Amino acid sequence: MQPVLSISRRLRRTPWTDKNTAHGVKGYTVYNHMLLPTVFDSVEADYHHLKNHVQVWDVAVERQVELNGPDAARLIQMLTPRDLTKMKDDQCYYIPVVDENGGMLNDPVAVKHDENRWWISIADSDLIYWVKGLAAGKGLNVTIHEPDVSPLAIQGPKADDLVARVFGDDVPDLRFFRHRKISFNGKEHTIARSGYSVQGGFEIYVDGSDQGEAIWDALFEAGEDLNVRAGCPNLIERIEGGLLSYGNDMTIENTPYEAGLGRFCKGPAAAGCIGAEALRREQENGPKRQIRGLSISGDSVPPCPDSWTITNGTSEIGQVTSAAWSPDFNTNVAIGMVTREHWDIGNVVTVKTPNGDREATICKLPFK
Ligand code: THG
Repeated sequence: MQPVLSISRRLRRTPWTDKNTAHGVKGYTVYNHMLLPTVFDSVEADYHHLKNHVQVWDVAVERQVELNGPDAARLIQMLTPRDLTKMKDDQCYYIPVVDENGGMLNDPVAVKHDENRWWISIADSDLIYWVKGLAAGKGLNVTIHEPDVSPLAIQGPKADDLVARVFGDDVPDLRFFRHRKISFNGKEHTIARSGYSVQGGFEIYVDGSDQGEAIWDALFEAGEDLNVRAGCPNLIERIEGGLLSYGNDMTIENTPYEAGLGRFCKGPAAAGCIGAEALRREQENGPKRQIRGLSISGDSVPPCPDSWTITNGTSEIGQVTSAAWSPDFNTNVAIGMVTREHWDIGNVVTVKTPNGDREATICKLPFK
């Protein structure tokens, strides 16, 4: 028998755990101490459906760290090298969060409500303790808590149609990484054009767990002829799209430059970031290794639950951290970290998979 994940109260449920069950969820992972669906039909069938129709995803695991108070803007700028000074009250920014050594602590989406109120929509690490520690240590005038807010993503080419039907014809006017309010059953929620796929779509930050099921039901009722289905972040699609997974593709051992997020480390405000000095040095020297795409030859690789060594034939030059067969690219697509001497696009390397050594070619992310 395959091992199963034993579910208990300590693995927090989401507002849609029962809905996932009803829609035939076949696999879960644990993310922020919470259940995150990984597969409904099969990863490949989910992938084709996501690229052609529209899916509703329980991504409540994207927990919010809420900052409130006059020092909120100063605190969030301490967390990240990305310059937040020009950010508008309706914007979302993808931000690397680093420690004093420039090590990645998380790669959340920052949601700005106003100067004094922010959400940090976190990836899988307990960021709230670092944020609280910084605020307490620096004596900042700000409160920090995790609100009862749960993101529900609507992803795929028909996402615009679906949100227009349920929340209003003007919702598709939202631009990428902008947010606004929508009203449902007399309650307000935040909606953004964002999400962990490159197919496009929205994320509703559902305010109040008790509101979740009614919104889910409305989306499925309105989307029947759009072939709406329950879905989840798709391994194949997110590797193709070059969307990184914290804890898999980068960890606290990596700087944002290594993670390929150097474009978010600019600007004068970087001086306010705890890791500014470490990152300045890293930029000066240049990273020793960096995220790359890899196209791994041969037939479908097995799942990659840990990492696979990359060699130049003799010595180790990196690791593959995510990999899957891509039907659309007709090759195995992968994400890995490769040392400077070997990271050039087009370079041919060897990946040590459980099924034996495979030839692989270094390529750009996203896959094109
Ligand atoms: N949405 C929200 N919260 C999240 C995620 C999300 N928290 C956890 C996790 N995902 C954080 N990681 C990412 C990774 C990539 C992106 C968003 C969150 C992303 N990247 C785009 C890209 O790389 O093309 C856009 C980046 C940009 O240019 O701003 O969307 O998905 N709420």
